[in-house]
Amino acid sequence: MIYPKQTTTRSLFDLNGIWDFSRELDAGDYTQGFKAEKQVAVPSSYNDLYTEEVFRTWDKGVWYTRSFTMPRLLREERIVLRFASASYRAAVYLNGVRLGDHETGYTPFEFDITDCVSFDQENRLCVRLDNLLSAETIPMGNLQNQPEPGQFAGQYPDTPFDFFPYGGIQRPVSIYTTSKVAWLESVVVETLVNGADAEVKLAGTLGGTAAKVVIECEETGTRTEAEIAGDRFSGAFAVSDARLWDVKQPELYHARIQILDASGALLDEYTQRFGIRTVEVTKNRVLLNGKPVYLQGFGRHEDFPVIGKGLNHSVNIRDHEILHWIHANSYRTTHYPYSEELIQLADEQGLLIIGETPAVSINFDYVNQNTLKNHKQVLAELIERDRNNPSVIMWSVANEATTDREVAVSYFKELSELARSMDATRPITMVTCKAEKDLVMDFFDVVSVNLYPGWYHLPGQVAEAKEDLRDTLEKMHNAFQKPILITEFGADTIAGLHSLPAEQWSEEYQTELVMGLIEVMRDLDYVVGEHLWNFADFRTAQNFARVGGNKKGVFTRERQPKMLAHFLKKMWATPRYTSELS
Ligand code: E9O
Repeated sequence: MIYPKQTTTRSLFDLNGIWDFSRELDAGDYTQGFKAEKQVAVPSSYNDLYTEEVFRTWDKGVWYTRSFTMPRLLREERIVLRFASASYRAAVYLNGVRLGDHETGYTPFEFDITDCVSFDQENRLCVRLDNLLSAETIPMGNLQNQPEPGQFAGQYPDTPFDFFPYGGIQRPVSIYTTSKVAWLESVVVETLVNGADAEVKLAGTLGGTAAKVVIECEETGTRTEAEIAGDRFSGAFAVSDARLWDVKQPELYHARIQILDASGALLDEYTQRFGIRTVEVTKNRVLLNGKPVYLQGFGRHEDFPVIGKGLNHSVNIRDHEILHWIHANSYRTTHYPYSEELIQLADEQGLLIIGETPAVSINFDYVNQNTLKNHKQVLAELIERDRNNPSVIMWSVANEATTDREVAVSYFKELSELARSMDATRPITMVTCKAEKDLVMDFFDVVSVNLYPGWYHLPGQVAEAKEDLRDTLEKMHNAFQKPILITEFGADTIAGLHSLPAEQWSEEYQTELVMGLIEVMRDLDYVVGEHLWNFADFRTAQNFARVGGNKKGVFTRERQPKMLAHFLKKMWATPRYTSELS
């Protein structure tokens, strides 16, 4: 699947805006249309749009519907309906015909509707969603387990993670057209750097029957004809004196792919953007273009008042502005793939991204074969979606699974093998909360770890927390002998709460603890980065441990800085390694 774009051969229009909405309240047929309970915005989560509590935590069936009319001038075209995401489980009906389903809420899916869309009358689109998590879904939910004291006991909705499980059509819905004769289905760009030059390889799949595929690099003007074998094509070209994509130096290239018929007529044209850069991992460094880079940044959420996890370009722009302001160079898309548009923004602005699957808090007391099947599917969908984005430098296969259990070993072996078979150009990681007791780190290149000394243990004890952190990291390094990235640490902090001496929940405590822990991290040569938890405060399910949400943000949910932000900005202004200064 490729990102939908209007080109010289493709039209694109979106179906975003106001749709009709209803909870599934009875066993009636909703597939041809229904009486609206509410209006709903697309894209948006539905949970925070209404006043009645029942909509907020509703995770059972909901229905979305709208109509649209197709312009007749597109009658001879192939028509595709695309959802950039729908949470969690979607079934899509057009004019009463079931087009298909999709499961897991953060990756795109599409349907060829050429044969069932009407050019003579209005088309009715109905989408059924539900957000019912189980032991087999990614992420898991409704486990009805007995969590450890303090760990989300009895919260509603019942999830083993704390962020609010927003539902709805949270990213754009669009229709695009292509020629019926031949079209580009997918493309993978791989770049190989040889000294000052680079080799760019394109491979992909075609639909229909093409006679010729021509690839043109817009920057160099190189034109090459690709080889076609069945529905696959491949081609390569060289770029001399390649301008490398780098942090804050986002050099981008464009490959124009043209699909022609036997007479040379243009059937499809699509431009794929890419960057030329390398990522490698050594014993104690992450190297970008051969130079060490220290990752400074955050774990984050797609989370904002009213819209929940809905795509909002203004929020995306603002978030990146703040990241630049504070001199962050990277973030992890905790705990699911973020919108395609945000990753594209990172490509354009030179931010580094660790792309994470939605597999947060996999609990091996509950895992079965279907959990693994779904986990593999969503990992594959993430890699397929983001592999041409130069900002993505690493894949994170999961966050905080119970990987101190033997049963986790074969599970993560399979996942790591899948990631490597799909993409040999990026390192992979898994985020553990089991420290040196983790059993699956052999399969990963970088050890990522979430550690909360001074918060979940040793509360209020900064000096002891620093010692504890050093001790844990040394043990981990001895056990794994790989670079370690601290992917989460921090303290819940109520903006405006002050205390001297510093006490938990105050701005002083967050600052003292975080700056103290960073001092320890920077003292250890094998630590390759510090990602704070979290960029901003975010909505959680209700729980006694959460005061109106998770408050570990360095910024408030409205994106205003807490005291710590100013200290980080000062420290992050100077890169850690001198090689990053150039
Ligand atoms: C995952 C993240 O989504 N890590 C959690 C974060 C948090 O603030 C959450 O928001 O709670 C921390 C996990 C801490 C593991 C150790 C907990 C020990 C509890 C007794």
